[in-house]
Amino acid sequence: MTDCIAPPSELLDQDQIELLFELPFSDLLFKAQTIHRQYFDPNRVQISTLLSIKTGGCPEDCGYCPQAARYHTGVSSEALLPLDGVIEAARAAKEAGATRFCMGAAWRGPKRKDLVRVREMISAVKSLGLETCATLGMLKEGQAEELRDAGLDYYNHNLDTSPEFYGEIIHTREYSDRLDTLEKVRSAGLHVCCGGIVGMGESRQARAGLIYELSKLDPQPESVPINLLVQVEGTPLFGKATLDPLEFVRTIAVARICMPKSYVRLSAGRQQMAEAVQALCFLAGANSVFYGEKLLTTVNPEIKADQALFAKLGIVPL
Ligand code: SAM
Ligand code: DTB
Ligand code: SF4
Repeated sequence: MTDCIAPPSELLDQDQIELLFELPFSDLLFKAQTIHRQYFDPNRVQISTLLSIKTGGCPEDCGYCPQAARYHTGVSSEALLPLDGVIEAARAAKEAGATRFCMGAAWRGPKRKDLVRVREMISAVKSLGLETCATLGMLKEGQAEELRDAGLDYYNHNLDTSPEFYGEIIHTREYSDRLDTLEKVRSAGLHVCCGGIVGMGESRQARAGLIYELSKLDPQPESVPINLLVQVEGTPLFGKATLDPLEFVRTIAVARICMPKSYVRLSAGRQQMAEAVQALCFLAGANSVFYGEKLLTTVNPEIKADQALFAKLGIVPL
């Protein structure tokens, strides 16, 4: 495991983060790129592949999510995948060049019997020589340690948005529940993957608020996924005005500046994003992506398309 990431000595407050968003675009990108180059090779990008190990039927009410049972999105509830299917997918991901394999489950949190099977999956994926990541919802006492002992490297649990906007999107769990799970993950010694979603109709202030909350986590998350809302028909957020792509690039740049040593992942939403916008995101300091045709239930760019984009930009996978 790598060293923990202490917050930078000059941690910015919410007002200062809002001011970053106000900078002229070129000034903001220059600042982000300058910081990015202090800690990372600007032409190298980490790639992770996702697999939904348990799809749909989720009891939670996250307004963006196609997997919530209460919304009619066409995603049906499936059982936990069998171990051999997971191993096969992980092997294919490794073959395609991914270095991390992330297993997602549409749960409020894992039950005891679920965890036994997920632990087997983690150990099997780890033994293929991949880094392992899981996103299973809220964790109870001791579960983070169980996952760690099975070979888990990263746990993904997002704050999603600012504390002020959060209540507009999710009602079945509190912001403090999320912080509590993050604390359990951190104290078990796991790497933290924690980010959020933009394009949900939030204000710029809410985007700054999300980044402020993420940057205050001590240590800062090793990995920060910034998702652009993938609008799915049937979810409450379907039909929201889409976010200006340049505002998305600004969000990436501000995340990079506030969390200089974290991997900032250009996450969901790339399928809907022009290549030039993705290129600007890399320039703004994004240095990780999800790789493979599918995210959890929605479409991601084809591997061939990503390879072609990386070649055009001179990007080399880590
Ligand atoms: N059920 C677990 C949980 O919520 O913690 C893990 C899986 S959940 C799908 C992981 C993350 O995916 C969410 O926190 C959210 O940030 C992101 N996500 C879900 N649906 C999305 C969408 N339609 N567009 C963008 N990101 C989305
Ligand atoms: C994260 O922040 N984004 C990923 C991963 N962590 C689990 C999930 C994106 C899901 C997009 C909608 C879907 O495919 O269902
Ligand atoms: Fe369930 Fe996770 Fe989707 Fe929320 S984001 S509805 S917890 S699968």
